[in-house]
Amino acid sequence: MAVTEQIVVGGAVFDGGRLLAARRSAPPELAGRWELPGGKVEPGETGAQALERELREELGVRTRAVRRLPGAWRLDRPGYVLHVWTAELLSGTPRPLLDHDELRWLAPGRYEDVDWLDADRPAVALLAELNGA
Ligand code: 9L3
Ligand code: MG
Repeated sequence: MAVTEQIVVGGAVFDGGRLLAARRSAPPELAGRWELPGGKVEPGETGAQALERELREELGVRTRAVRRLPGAWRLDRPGYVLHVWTAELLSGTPRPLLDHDELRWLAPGRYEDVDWLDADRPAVALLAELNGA
C-alpha cells in the first residue's frame, strides 16, 4: 500500500488587512483553539478546490483560492500536513455553520491575539510578515 500524506488546506481570508480566524468547536481536543478555516483535500480534488469547498461548507461563503503560501506544516495527526492558501471572498458573509463556534476578524498587528492551533502559528506569522502587519 502506498503511504501518502493527507493534505489539509487552511484559508487566509482577508478583509482589508484584517485576517479571519475561526474557533473550533470540535473535536473536543481542539475545541476552543483557533484556526485558518478549511479541511482535508478529498481524492480527485486540487488543494484550491478543496479550500473553496470547505469554506463554502464551514462558513457559507463563496471564495476563490488565490495562492498557496510556501511551506507545509505538520499536524498533530500522523501523516497529516497543513497547506495554507490566501482566499478572496467573492460573496456572502462568513458564519460559523459547522465545526466552529466563533469567528473573529483580527486587525493588522493583532494576528497573535487568539490561541491558534500549533500547526497554524508559523503560517500566521508568515502572513503577518507578508502583510507587514
Ligand atoms: N487543522 C489544523 N489547522 C487548520 C485546519 C483547517 C485543520 N487550519 C487540523 C484539525 C484536524 C485536521 O487538521 O486535526 C483536519 O481538519 P478538519 O477536516 O477537521 O477541519
Ligand atoms: Mg474544517
